[in-house]
Amino acid sequence: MKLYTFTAPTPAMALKKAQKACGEEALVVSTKQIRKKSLSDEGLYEVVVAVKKVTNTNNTQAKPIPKKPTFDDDILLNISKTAQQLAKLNTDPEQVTIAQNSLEQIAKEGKEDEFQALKSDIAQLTDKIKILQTMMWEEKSATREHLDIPPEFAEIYKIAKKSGMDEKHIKSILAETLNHMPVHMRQNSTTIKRYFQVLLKKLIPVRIEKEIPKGGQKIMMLVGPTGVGKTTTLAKLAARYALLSYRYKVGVITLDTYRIGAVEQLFQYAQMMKLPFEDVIDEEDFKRALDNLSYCDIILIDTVGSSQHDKEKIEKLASFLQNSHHEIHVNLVVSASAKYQDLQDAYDSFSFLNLDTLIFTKFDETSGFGNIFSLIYDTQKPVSYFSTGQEVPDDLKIASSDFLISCLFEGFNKKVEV
Ligand SMILES: Nc1nc2c(ncn2[C@@H]2O[C@H](COP(=O)(O)OP(=O)(O)OP(=O)(O)O)[C@@H](O)[C@H]2O)c(=O)[nH]1
Ligand SMILES: [Mg+2]
Repeated sequence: MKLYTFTAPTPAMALKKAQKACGEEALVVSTKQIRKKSLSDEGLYEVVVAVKKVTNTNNTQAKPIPKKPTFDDDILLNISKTAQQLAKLNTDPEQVTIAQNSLEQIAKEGKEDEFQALKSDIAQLTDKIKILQTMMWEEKSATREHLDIPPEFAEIYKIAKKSGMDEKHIKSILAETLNHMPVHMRQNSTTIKRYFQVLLKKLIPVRIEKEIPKGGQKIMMLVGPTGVGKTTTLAKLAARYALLSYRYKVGVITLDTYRIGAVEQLFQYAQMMKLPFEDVIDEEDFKRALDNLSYCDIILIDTVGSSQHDKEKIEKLASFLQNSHHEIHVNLVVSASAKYQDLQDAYDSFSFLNLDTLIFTKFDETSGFGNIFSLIYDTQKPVSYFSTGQEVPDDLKIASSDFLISCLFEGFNKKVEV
């Protein structure tokens, strides 16, 4: 940096002289009056300017300096300096143009590898910034400290927590992920997310729907809390087995004879689909109904909804099952919109019926699916069907871990086929 002094009768004239000699880049260091104007003499003003790398100059003949500072290519190989250049994006458009030009120049000069390495470094930096922003989100509470989550996992932790997944499950799965995830995959949040999704999918047991062999028979009973959608799901299953995906002979039994409305509801569905229908009051009736439908490939049994505290009703169901002398697959139907604790309570109450699978309803009425994940993960019971709305027979999906995890990460979308 060198200083040059210019004098003229007015400050404006002195400045003009300085600019002419040193260029637009010259910085004005000081301006002062060195001689007052009088009747006989003009006034005299002095302007001192500072310029970079100017050689061979004197007061009035400073050589103009180049308008743009030159850029050393080596600088671009240093990621921190590059980051500094990019950081000027908002404040110094001229510098950014130079940085971009230099990047392009590297590419043009055939330094393709360096160029790509640099681009990837910048992408990593951007990702780290994203991760840090996530970390600064309200989650710096005691919970996170307690879990000791590395910054790269913050986004995944946030998604899992928001989904309603149980805290202890999040903790153990994250610990597993940390233990087994290849180091190179940890470097950005996209690969971490993908890895985590694949891991969660593998943790969900699914009961594959098998064809019923010729001459065989399958009997399915739906049990669960009140109003979760047992009867509606049973009607959807009946349509699936009898009309849509298979041409099975389907029979329907209801044990829900306490309420006239309940019998009527299922009877209507059975009639529409022209399916044989039996309503049952006691255990003898039940055996008779099963015998009457012995020619069916599949028998679907609807039951009365029981609150988890209604032990008497659940025990009665157990007695029906024990004394039927048939192999009956019991499926627990629960609502996806219930809290994890309620799902657990329902499971605990019905589990002594020796449950075969879990069916989740009301996917369309919730935004978090971590509660479902946690119930499946905790109980290790396979999941068989998802009900995704009120429409019979359309709103039924065969359970798949892909669909559940896509709901957990992206929210429910009826149209997603997985
Ligand atoms: N939004 C939505 N509503 C559903 C779904 N499945 C069932 N329903 C509705 O939930 C309500 C109760 O459904 P039911 O099939 O009668 O439920 P249930 O478990 O048989 O009820 P109880 O026999 O009284 O214990 C009805 O209004 C259904 O239309 C679903 O997947 N999504
Ligand atoms: Mg019902």
